[in-house]
Amino acid sequence: MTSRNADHTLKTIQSKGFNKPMNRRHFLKTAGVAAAGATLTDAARASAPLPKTDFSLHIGEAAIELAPGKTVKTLCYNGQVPGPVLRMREGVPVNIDVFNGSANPELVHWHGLHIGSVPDGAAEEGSPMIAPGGHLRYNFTPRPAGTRWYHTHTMAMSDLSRATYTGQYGFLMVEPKSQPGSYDREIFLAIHHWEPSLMRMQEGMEECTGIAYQYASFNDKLLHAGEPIRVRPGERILFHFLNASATEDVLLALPGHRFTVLALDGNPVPNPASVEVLSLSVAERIDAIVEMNAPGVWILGSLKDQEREIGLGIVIEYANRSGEAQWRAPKFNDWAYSLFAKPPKPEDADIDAAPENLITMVFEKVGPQQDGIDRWTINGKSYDQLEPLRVRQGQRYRFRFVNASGCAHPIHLHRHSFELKRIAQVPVSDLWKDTVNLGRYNSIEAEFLANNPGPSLFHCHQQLHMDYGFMQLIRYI
Ligand SMILES: [Cu+2]
Repeated sequence: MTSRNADHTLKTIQSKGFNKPMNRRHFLKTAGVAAAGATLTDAARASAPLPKTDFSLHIGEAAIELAPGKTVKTLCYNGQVPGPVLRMREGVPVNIDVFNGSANPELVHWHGLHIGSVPDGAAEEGSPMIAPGGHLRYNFTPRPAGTRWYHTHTMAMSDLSRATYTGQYGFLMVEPKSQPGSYDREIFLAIHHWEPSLMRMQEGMEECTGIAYQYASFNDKLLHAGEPIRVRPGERILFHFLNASATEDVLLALPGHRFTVLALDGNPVPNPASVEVLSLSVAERIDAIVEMNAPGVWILGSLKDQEREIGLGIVIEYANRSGEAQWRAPKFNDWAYSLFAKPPKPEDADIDAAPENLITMVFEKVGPQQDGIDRWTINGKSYDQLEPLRVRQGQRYRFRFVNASGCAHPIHLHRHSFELKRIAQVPVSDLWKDTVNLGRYNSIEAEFLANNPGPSLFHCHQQLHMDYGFMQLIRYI
């Protein structure tokens, strides 16, 4: 690869695609290009040509064969689903060249990394868009260590061929200085739902996701369509799970086996408890070890029969075992964040001493509009009407998330991690996350340290909720 400088990159990304009539979303994104462009140009003036690239991602359409006779056409990275696993070292800067071979402006968000707003990959934060046919070099220093991921951060609205409905996602591993626990093998499984269609909502409907799907998969294969995971008795397998669905929360189990959870969202947990059921709301990750000690042929899959039927599962086959893969539903769902947490620290009781640092957010649904799609509000307002939240560098803030709706929400904060302090009414400590599953009519408290200046987006990671109002910007004063 020849060296490129940032000026060249800018010309490339601004050369096409921004002279069409714009809707408001498009305008916001274009405004982001100009603002971020200035930053990159300043940086270019002060620096020599960029070093050679570490990774290249090519956005383009590919036909993915989920099963014989079941092929989906989707946008993805480097022609594969998921995209390549990007392995980086904590604290060692990387260059990632992204080429946009799609028909619309794109950008890549590096989910769970504490990096600058410009490379973060969210137009609302001022990250530049990449025009169709254009190229952009991302440069950042990856941290913290752990299982992160990358994905598109565009809006889809009612166009379900875009944004996170597509195959634009992949694992991003920031290698720690030391590995957690011992294992024989690691396996990456990313969950996705395919061929979406909008359901028309009616007043009073308790349906939460708003989207129906034809297929669901681990990686690029439906249950029974790919090779099984072949294991030996006694083998310890480290599974990296990622829920890369646009809208669906998932519960998983492997009959006869337990998962020892090492990390949530890539952050090591203080208490690696073992559970029968894993819960992954949209964008969450779980690293868990399974000791293979129940010989047979099993289905690792969704707890929902209907979801396994459309493909969400994979066969685990022990050596010298054959026959039809077995599914057995777990007796009950034993998943709870608090299992992996520490008890609260004494100083946690003092939060009311600093009420100005308490941020209460009430999330509500505003019933379906003319188009049959629900709208979402934070403290009574949707994204377009919401003023940014203001925070001061070096201060610690406590979110109080109150879910006044009958739907769970995967709540995500960009560029920072937060520590869970209270789940429903249960006080906890030492669980660090970037996305948390806020149950229906429930509440969660979480603290974060404002230590990464720059605009930071806060939103529900359910694409339909985010697109229809469930989003707010945080700005440093
Ligand atoms: Cu939501």
